[in-house]
This record gives sequence, structure tokens and C-alpha cells, in this order.
Amino acid sequence: MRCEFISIFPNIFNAYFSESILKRALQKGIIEVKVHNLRDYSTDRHRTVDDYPYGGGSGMVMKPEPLFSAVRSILADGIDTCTIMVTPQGRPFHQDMAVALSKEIRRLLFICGRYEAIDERVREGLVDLEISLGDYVLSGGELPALVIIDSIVRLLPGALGDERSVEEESFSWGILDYPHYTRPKDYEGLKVPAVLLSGNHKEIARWRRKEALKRTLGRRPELLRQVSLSKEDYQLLSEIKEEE
Ligand code: 9D3
Repeated sequence: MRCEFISIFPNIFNAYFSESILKRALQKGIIEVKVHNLRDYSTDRHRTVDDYPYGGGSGMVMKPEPLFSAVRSILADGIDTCTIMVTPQGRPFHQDMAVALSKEIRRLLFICGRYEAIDERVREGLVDLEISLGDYVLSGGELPALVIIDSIVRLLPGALGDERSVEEESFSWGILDYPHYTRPKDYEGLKVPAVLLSGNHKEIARWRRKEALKRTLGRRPELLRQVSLSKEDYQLLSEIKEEE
């Protein structure tokens, strides 16, 4: 998968692509990454990319010319591209979108904004998909673009190394995770639940599913209405409700 980014802070991307899963995906040739410095597409002496808002108000607006010039020059290689703009007005990001984008055969090109806003004509003229990470204020689109690409790349075949974790993920997907433990059995009096030491794999699976459902019911009850639950799940949920 080809992933490209347009930003005025291209260095932000280096550290993240130099570690862990994204680094390995790059080394294995699963992804190819290019980061474009928006200022390279500005035409004036000061490499200006922003200007005052028409109609007044505070904050600066990203000028259309450098963005149009950047996107057009990137698209000039003829590679089929899905242009994504990350903004707080976009569609709220969700695992379903990560799954859909991981199947995308087109190059993904992320436009990362800074300042107060991006000139509306960029949205109209260049963008296929507009994504938000959620309802909180960040200082720019670079971290959102990295979050989105991270969630996509780990779904690509071969990226994780352990294909089983993707499979397990699809089973538990939509509800919260169960509690995890590692050694020691007793840490300063805090004990690992006995069932996990029992060696009874059926009992362990049942306990984990029940704990996952219990947590979801307690912390994110709305998630339970969005997933399809099995007959066993409903049995576990009624046990949970009786135990309360
Ligand atoms: C306080 C400024 N806001 C006025 C209502 C507008 C605003 C402009 C630019 C808020 C944030 C930003 C920069 N954010 C992003 O580029 C961004 C973002 C975010 O802030 N939150 C969640 N998802 C995203 S995706 C891109």
C-alpha cells in the first residue's frame, strides 16, 4: 500500500515510521511512504501557506494554491489515489473505516492541516474522504493521519507477524477486552484468578468471554447493542446480571 502525506511539519512522521509495526511493514515492502512538505509548493519568497480569513475573524486559513499544486503534482504520476483530508468536521473514525481502507487498492494521500482552517475549495476540489478522530481539539492533522495509517497497516497481511491476533481480534471485536495477567501469580498479595492457572482451556475461554461482556456492560453498554451476540453470550450476560 502506498501512503503519502502532505504537511508543513514533515518531520513529525519520521519517528513513528522508524519503530515497531510501521517500521517492519516498510522493511517488508508492505507499505511505501512518502511525506511531502507543503511549503515546497508555495511560490513566494517566504514559502507562505496561510492567509487571513475573508470576512474577518481570528486565526489563519490554509491557502488553496499550495494545496492544489501539491495534490496535482502528486497525482501527475497517474497512480489511482484516494485523497483523504483529516479535519474535525470529517466522518468520525471507526474500526470499520480502518478495515475498508486496508482493502483499498488506491494510494492513500492524506492532507494534514494546521492553523485555524483549510480553504473550503480544497474540500470541494481535491478530497474524496474527510475523516475526524473525534470530538476533541488537536493542533493539526498529522497525529490523526498517523493514527489512521497505524490502524490500517496493522490489518495488512503480513504486517503483524502473528496472523492469529488479527483472527482473535475479529472474534472479540466490538466489545471490550477481558483482563490480562502475566507472572508472578501473586504480586504483593494481588492474585491472578485461579481459573487462568487451571489449564482448563474451555473454562478459561468462558471466563474471558464473561469478563469481557461484564466490562462492556459496565463501561460501554451501548456497544452491546451494536454487536451480534451468541446464545452463549446471552447466557453469560444473564449470569452477570444475577450476580450483581
Ligand atoms: C479551536 C479551533 N477550532 C475552532 C472551532 C477549529 C479547529 C481547527 C483546526 C480545531 C482543530 C484544528 C486542528 N485539528 C485537526 O486538524 C484535526 C482533528 C482534531 O482537532 N480533532 C479530531 N480529529 C481531527 S482530524 C484533524
